[in-house]
Formats: sequence, structure tokens, C-alpha cells
Amino acid sequence: MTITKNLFFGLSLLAITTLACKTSKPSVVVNTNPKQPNIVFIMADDHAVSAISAYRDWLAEIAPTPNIDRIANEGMLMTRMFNTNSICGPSRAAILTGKYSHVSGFFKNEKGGDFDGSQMTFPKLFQKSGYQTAVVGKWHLGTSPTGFDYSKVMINWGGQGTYFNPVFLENGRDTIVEKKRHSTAQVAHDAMKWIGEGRDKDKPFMLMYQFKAPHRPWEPAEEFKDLFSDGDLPHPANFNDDYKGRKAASEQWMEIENHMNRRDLKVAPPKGLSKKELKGYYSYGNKGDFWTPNDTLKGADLKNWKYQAYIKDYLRCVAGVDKAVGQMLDYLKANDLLDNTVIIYTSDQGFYLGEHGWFDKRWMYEESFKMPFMIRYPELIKPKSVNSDLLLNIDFAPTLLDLAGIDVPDEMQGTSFKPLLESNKKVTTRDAVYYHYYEFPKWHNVQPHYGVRTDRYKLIHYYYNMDEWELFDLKKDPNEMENLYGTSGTKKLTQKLKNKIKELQVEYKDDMTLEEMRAMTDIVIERVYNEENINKR
Ligand code: SGN
Ligand code: CA
Repeated sequence: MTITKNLFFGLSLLAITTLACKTSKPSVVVNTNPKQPNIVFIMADDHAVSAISAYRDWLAEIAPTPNIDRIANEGMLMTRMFNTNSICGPSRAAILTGKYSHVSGFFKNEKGGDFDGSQMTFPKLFQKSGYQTAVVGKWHLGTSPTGFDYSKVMINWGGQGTYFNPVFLENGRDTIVEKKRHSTAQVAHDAMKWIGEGRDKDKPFMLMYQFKAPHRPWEPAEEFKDLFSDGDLPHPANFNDDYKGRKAASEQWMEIENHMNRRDLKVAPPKGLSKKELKGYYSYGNKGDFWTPNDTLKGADLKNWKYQAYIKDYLRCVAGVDKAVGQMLDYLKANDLLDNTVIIYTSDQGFYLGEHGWFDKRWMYEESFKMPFMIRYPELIKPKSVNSDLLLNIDFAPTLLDLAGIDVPDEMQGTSFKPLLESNKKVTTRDAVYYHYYEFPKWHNVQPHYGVRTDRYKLIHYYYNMDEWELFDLKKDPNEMENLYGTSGTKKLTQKLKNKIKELQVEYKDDMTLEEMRAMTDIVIERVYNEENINKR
């Protein structure tokens, strides 16, 4: 209790300091860039790097994304863009504020409270410096968006939005149920509509346009339902991981084989179930309850059946996003906006498409730790550029501000990577990235952990109700199957990485005690500003 109190005291102190910093700055932000490019920031939800063909990963030939790839082909592809905390709200908060989760105050989706929209965010700084700003689509931060001239964000399904009949909150006031289009097409429609009709055209604009797709429960639009219907898709290399030497990994609830529910796999319920029974029917499977669609399907065949249903629907949702991105690029071109606009495509985090036998995200393992990121702006970036520096989602805000010539506040913890875009010459960037995940046990029983990743190595500490370390050599073991922690010859390396963790924890003000960290996981603050409350008003 005292720890929780202390923590809150700490967090509010931080807020006060933040405020103090803010007031000491001039209230009008100076824009030193006469060009003031427009920004179109496109973000999907749970879009894995492997499901974007520009990355030439294992699904590239099977499920090409030609439209998303255009951004990379005509701009730069980042191959080592990482997340600071691999779940939705925390990543979005990090993107908006340029800060780690414990500093923005939004560190878990479940029972961690809502986003403090009164704090400094990069859209607010754009707005102050004369930009028109808008956000359309998924938001998932509880409180209504701040810093936007226009907002239309999904609020149903606990802020997740739904694929069909999504409910939106427009400008924090009006509730609109959109029944005409699939959520992906709706978000694309709203984004283009705002560019075409919704803004003051004398000003540059910054639009954040964020899909629900391809998030669980992976429900594609009708037009994509027949994709991939011929035969089975391949499995990733470590589909049948046995989690040997990785205790935390062996205890999760996110295995395709054992934790997918009937809603995920689109198994129709029997007739006549009540609303409550229907909920139970659909969520059956979440915690490892065994089920099979027929009595003969068992073992490896059952696992493959579940995987095929999952991966195909996931990739069908991706096809919808790819089409929508193509429409946006064409729209910008037709309206003479393509080359004076910075276009970004990314996702709030990565995702498992059967790697380690999993779906979902949360871990510091590469598939969920990595975010896709590509950026097109011909004014600065040469086509077909590829960059492999260690970058983070807290760098987005400083980079965008820098590109628009707006001062980057000192309180932001990320760094602008504009110099890398300009020439892709070797400028010194960080030599390691730091990560911290808190939410437990919901939804997938992933242990809270922090860690560090360098060019070649990764060290992770699971500290919540176990004391486990994992060390990986990413060069020799890119799939992170062999935990080298404690093995002979790794002592010096481990110490070096532990020192690096300490150094980064101090730098990012995450040098709390383990007890204080655990208290963050244990905090229960109901999220108040959700769909039900909006409807009650
Ligand atoms: C939902 C999903 C989870 C998922 C979280 C977080 N369950 O709760 O599987 O991990 O979202 O996702 S579901 O049955 O409701 O689909 S996030 O992208 O918002 O972080
Ligand atoms: Ca997500």
C-alpha cells in the first residue's frame, strides 16, 4: 500500500516537474522550417514485421503487401525499430509523449487507469506551431484525444473498436455507429475525408490514422474472405517450441494450440444460447480449456487446423489494410500532396504469427519487440533506403517535430532520427535499447520483465514472481530458443549487459526497486472513460 502510494507520489511529482518544465518554455512554439511538410502517420494494430513483404521475411511471397511496400520502396525501411512496452495503450502513449511508460503514466492496458491527456504530446506542439491536427481510428487510451483539431476514434469493445459496426466518438462529444463499412475501410474513408474536406487548407496538417486491423479476433471484410483458400500455409521455424530453459515462456497463455478460443477461430455457436452463455461459448479456450471442432481432430493436426484458421484470417485483415494504404497514397498523389507530405507506416507493436507456437505480443522477444516502420519523404530520403540503427517508439515524436522544424522539448526521452533520414550516413545513435513490460496476469500470463538489446545480444530479467534471467546471442540464435544465461564463458558478457541495464534505468529514470516495479503491476485503477460511461452521459 505504502509503495503504491509512494509510487503515485512519484508519478504526481513527475507530472508537476513536467508541468514546471512546460511553463518555463515559450507558449508559442517557434517553427524554423519554412517548408512545414504535412504528416500522414499511418498505424496498424498488431501488424508483425513478417507480414509486410518489404521486409522480405518468411511470409513475403505468400502474402505480399504491395501498397505498404511502396512507402519503403520510395523511402526508407527501418529494420530495427523497437517498442518500449509491447502492448497497445502503452505504445501509443510512448509515441504521443516521446516517453517511457513509467514516465507517461500509461504502463498497462488493464486496470492501469486512463491516459493523462493534459500532459505534453507531440500533436499539441504541432497544433501550437500552426498545424491542423487530426486523429482517426483506434485510440485506446481511455480519455478523449487532446491536441487535435479533429478526432474520430473507436470507443466500443473497451476502446478496441470492432471490425463491424464500430462505434466512434467524434470530437469527444458525438457517438456515431458506422454500419456501412468494415472498420478498415471506414477509418480509411474518414482519413481521406478529413484531408479533403475537414481542414483549413491554408495550414500544413498532421494526421494520425490508425486501424484496428489486424488485431484479434481477426475478422476480415467480405472481399478478402477467399484469399489463401487453396491449401495450407507454412509454419514458422520454431512453431513447435518446447520452451526449454525459458521458465517464463513455458507458463504463458498464448499458445495457438491451447489458448485460442472459439471466437478467434470463427466456430459458430449452437442455436438458442443466452447472451451470457454466448460469451462463455466464445471465450472458451482462453485459459487452456481443451476444445476441438470435431472428435477426430487432435494433437498436431488440431494445432495446425487452429493455426491455419488464424494465420489466414490475420493475413486477410492485412490485405484490407494494404488496400486502404494504397487508396491513401493514390489520394495524396491525385491531390498533389504526395511529395510535400511525410508518410509513415508502422504498428503499435509486432505480433507472433506462430513463432514459439504463439499469437499475441508483450514479450521482449524479437517478433513482438520489433515494430514495422517505413517513412517516405523524397525531399530528404532516397528511395529504397534501408536503415538498421537501434531505434525506439519514443523517437517518433522528436523525429516528427524535428522534420517540421519544431523545437523538441527536453523532457522527451527519445531522440530525433532525422539525421539518419537525410543521408543514411553513419551518425552515432544508441548502442542498446531498453524495454520494460508490466501487465500481468491478464491477458496472456506474460511475466513482467525488463531488459536490454544490443546489436548482437539480449538480456532479459523476469522479476515479478520469479527471478529468471535470459541471455540470447541473436547472431547465432535469431529465434531466441537457447537461453545462455549462466552457461560457461558468458559471465563477462552478462555483467556488461547488466551494467548497461543499470545505466539505462538511471538515464530513463526507471531505477526503481523491484518492489516498486511489482507494485506497478499490482496497481488497480479502473479505466473510467469507456464506452459505457460515454453512453450514460
Ligand atoms: C484484447 C485481446 C487480448 C489482447 C489485448 C491487448 N483479447 O483484450 O488477446 O492481448 O486485447 O491488445 S480479446 O479476446 O478481447 O480479443 S492490445 O493491442 O490492445 O494491446
Ligand atoms: Ca496492439
